[in-house]
Amino acid sequence: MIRAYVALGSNLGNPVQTVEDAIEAMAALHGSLLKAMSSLYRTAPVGLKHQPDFINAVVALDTRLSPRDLLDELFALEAHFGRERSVKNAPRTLDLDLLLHGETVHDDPELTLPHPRMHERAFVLAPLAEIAPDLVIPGHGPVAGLLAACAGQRIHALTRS
Ligand code: PH2
Ligand code: MG
Ligand code: MG
Repeated sequence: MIRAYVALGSNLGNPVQTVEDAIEAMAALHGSLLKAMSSLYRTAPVGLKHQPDFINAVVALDTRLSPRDLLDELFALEAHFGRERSVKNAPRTLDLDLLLHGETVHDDPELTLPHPRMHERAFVLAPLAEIAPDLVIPGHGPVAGLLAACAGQRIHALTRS
């Protein structure tokens, strides 16, 4: 089994419910075990500013799926949750980004690992650091130091109900 990390994001519909349901769906992915889930975070949009705040979270999976097969499963889940692809960074019901697949470093038009922008986004690094505080991101370094460099990005953890 390989340890993989997946980021969840939603800012359309009922984002809290969607992210919670998507985590449950990931726990049922074949060839994979859900090992940890972060808190949910309310986060200011990065990139396109004039859109609703996001709900973000990160999960850890142990998986037998290859990066490509896991990515295909994530795309299928996005579609199941009603994702429509229009312009880049548009509001979305559910975005699932494969952040890391073991130590794999990979770059092709369909899949880049580690995820190419994860190291500069507090909405990824804060939930990731919560479940994997000692993680080192290949090519970028320890998650804690990267998160410290993102001070100023508005995010806060939701308290569990
Ligand atoms: N996803 C993006 C672009 N900007 N901003 C926040 N806060 N959260 C996201 O998940 C997010 C974003 C592209 O996928
Ligand atoms: Mg994304
Ligand atoms: Mg995506």
